[in-house]
Amino acid sequence: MIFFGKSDLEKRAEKGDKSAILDLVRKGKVKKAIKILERFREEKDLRKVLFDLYLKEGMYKEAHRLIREFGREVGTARERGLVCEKVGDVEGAVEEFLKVGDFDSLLKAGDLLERAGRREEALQVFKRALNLAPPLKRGELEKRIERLSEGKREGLIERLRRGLKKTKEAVRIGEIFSGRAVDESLFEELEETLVRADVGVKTVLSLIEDIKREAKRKSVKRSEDLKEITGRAILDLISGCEGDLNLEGGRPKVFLFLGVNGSGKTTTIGKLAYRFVGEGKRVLLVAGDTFRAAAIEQLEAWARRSGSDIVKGEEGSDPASVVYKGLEKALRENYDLVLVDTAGRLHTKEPLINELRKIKKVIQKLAPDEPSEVLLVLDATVGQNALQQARVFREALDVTGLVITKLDGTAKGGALIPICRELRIPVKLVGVGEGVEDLQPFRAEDYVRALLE
Ligand SMILES: Nc1nc2c(ncn2[C@@H]2O[C@H](COP(=O)(O)OP(=O)(O)OP(=O)(O)O)[C@@H](O)[C@H]2O)c(=O)[nH]1
Ligand SMILES: [Mg+2]
Repeated sequence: MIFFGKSDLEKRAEKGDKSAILDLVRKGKVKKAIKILERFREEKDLRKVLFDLYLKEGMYKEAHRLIREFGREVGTARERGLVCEKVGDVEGAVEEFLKVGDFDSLLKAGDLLERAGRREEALQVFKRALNLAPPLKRGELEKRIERLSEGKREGLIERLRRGLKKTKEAVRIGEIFSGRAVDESLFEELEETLVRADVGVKTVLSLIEDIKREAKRKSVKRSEDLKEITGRAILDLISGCEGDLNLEGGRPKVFLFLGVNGSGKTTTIGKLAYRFVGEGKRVLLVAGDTFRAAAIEQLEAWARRSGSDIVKGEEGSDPASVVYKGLEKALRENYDLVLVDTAGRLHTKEPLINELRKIKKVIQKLAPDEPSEVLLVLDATVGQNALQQARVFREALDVTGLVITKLDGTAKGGALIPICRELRIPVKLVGVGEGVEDLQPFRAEDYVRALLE
């Protein structure tokens, strides 16, 4: 009689006996082995056998699925990077190669980014690679960086204009100035348009008054000339609000970020880190928002993306102690910049403000001259609410600068004007999109030009 039952080897393999499974593989029963191993993939040891097998067999899709399921608990970063690359998961591949961080891996990450059309990020990675480049490869990489940089310099105005495009679509301030007489109806329309652009009634009224006076003085007849007068009047209001980040003096510089939920703190920190790392600075991010695990993860993703380091604590842990840990590390390891993220919930005003004060105190304990900047992040799309928020925060802490985000948002880039006029706090950065490059210094002239386009 022929015995068709399972061999002893298979039976042992079925029970998850590693050496039996390996024997199966050796005997060419790969499919069988994989089937068994999939059942045992929760076990680290067997998962490794499975992952290696997938790699050996070129079954990258399956390997990728394991990575998606178990993250860094499968394979090495280099292996994970290769798998992600094979299946076209650019994001994953770049992330893993950046983790490996040696010259070849950075080069690979840069390649992938460039091919994906993410030139600015590619450039950043290539610059990091250059620091590690062996002498013979330096020249070639330098040329590549140069080539990539050439196409890159989109002017600030273009960028802001692109950012404000949606604003323009919603509220076309510029359009009302074409080919018509300067009369009361034009002033009325201008007034209404400015209000709709979130400039704020009080500010609009005083602006219109200025514009009328100036138009009369110059006996302006053409609406095109009124546009210039309007631009100048707005510029007069806001040019005093330009300000640059304080980077003078000792190291590390500490920037503390404040703002309500969703205003754009974490994103701004990410963009800024990216810029500073690109300038060759060593940047440490501190996850002072311990309110939600997702907040910590979001900052971690930005750390990876920007090539900066991060100090974090457990979800729910004391933010001030995380900040303390971060500052210690920054001092010990000579970082140039420390960017501190904080939680944004404000419905319980008192505790949040106290927490922020405590964080500031902790910073000052370790670095008496810091923070160099206390930056309040405001979402331009919430209009007059941003003003309210600003007052609350300013009451509690010395805010040294504003970051106005989402000037590209659905509404109305005009919100910056009353904020600037009423608060008299310098605007140090503006956000014009969600991408890493969509952050720029505030230049009043560029802003007005883009607004009135
Ligand atoms: N369009 C646009 N979106 C932005 C800009 N800045 C931030 N965002 C988006 O706004 C959302 C909230 O940004 P976060 O950085 O998470 O805000 P946060 O202040 O850290 O929020 P909490 O952590 O909840 O306090 C995200 O979806 C960002 O991508 C900007 O300048 N333009
Ligand atoms: Mg955040």
